This record gives sequence, C-alpha cells and structure tokens, in this order.
Amino acid sequence: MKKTIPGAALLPIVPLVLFSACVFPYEAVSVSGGGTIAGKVAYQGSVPVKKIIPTKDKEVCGGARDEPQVLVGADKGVQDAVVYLKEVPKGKAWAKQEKPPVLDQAQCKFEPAVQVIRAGNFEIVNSDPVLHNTHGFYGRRTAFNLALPNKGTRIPVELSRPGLVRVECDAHGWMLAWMYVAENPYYAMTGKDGAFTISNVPPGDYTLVVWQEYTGAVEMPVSVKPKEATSVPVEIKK
Ligand SMILES: [Cu+2]
Repeated sequence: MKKTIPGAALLPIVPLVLFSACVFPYEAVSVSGGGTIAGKVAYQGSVPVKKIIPTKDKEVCGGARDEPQVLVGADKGVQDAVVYLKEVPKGKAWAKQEKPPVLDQAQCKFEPAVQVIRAGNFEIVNSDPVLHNTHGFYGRRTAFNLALPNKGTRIPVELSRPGLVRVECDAHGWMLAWMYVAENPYYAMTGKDGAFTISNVPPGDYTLVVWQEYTGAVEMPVSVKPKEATSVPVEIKK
C-alpha cells in the first residue's frame, strides 16, 4: 500500500548519476525577506541490509552483524539524508563554527557515518587501540590517505573542494563514511523522522538535491517565496 504525504503532490524527481564537478562560487550577503524550505524525506521500499563481517581486530571491531542501508523511522521518514541547494550564487552567511568537525573511528566504525561540512579543515580521530588507515575519495580520486596507528591519534585534514567524499579504511574493508563538502550554507541533514529545514533562503527558484547513501542523489525544482515556508515532500527510491 502506498502512503501519500498530505499537503502537497510529489514533485518530479530526476535521478542523478554524479555530482557536478564544477565549483560554484558563493557570496555571503544580507538576506531580506528570506523564505524557508521544509520537507520530509521518505522511503517506501524494503530496506536492504549489508552484512558486516569483521575479519581482523575482532576484539575491538566486534562480530558479524547486519546494517540497514537506509535508516527508516516512523512514517517511512529517512534519517541522515543530505539535502542542499545547488548553485546558489549568494545568500546568508555561513554559521559560526567553534571547532572543526570530527570524523571519529570507534569500534571500527566511522562516527558520524554521514556528515556535511564546509570546505576547510576537519579532524580525523582514532579512538581504537588498532591501526586505521583512513582513505577519502572524491569519486575515484584520493582526497586524503592517512595512517592512524594509535588510540587518540588526531590528524587535521583539509578538504578544499565542494563535493561528495567517500571515506574508507584500508585496514578494515567494511568501514565506510560519507562527507558532503557544501558549496553554500543552504544544506541540512534529515532527522530521525526524515524532516529537514533550510532557512533564510533568498526568494527565487532553486534546485534542491537530496542524497542518501543507498538511493544516491535526486534533484527537484523548488520555488521560495518571501517570508514563506515552502513544503517539499521527497520520496527516494533505488
Ligand atoms: Cu580501520
């Protein structure tokens, strides 16, 4: 049975093969009459499961387990989807950042498994008493490749180019994380219920991109009106 999301019809969804490789310049300005994009990402299908079978360092990494490839909560809401506006020329300033973001490795899992950062520095941390060799990629191109042999090792890394970065560990083949380096501050990650909000958007027409690890990226048009909230229900599928 198919559930419909009340409030609005589903917008057309165009599957994307790859993220745009070009870097779109962004200028921070004061925004007057900004609107809000509020939505919910839903997944109706059966949830695929990935078998994780640690083959080494089992005393730290644990035993075999199943991990869902889509985190589906109440009402089919999808947690940890990345939502952003593409190619925004100008708008609100970036939020203040007190500390660089962190990608931790604990019990041979990346934490967080998905995050959005801005271009610049973040820190890779090893919280395990075993070697992790943390290897990030833009597509097939290496973005960083670092050995963190000891518990407590902390290495700053710069990602200067917007785009999606896949992070693996060369020592533990099952470890996987995703970092989206945002090109502008109009982004969000969905909460447990699949909801997201992007605020203070200059009125106009935009392309909203929704990415999830298993389903990939889809984009859809969205119009923002002055001081109004635009509701965008999104259904993702493989
Ligand atoms: Cu590792």
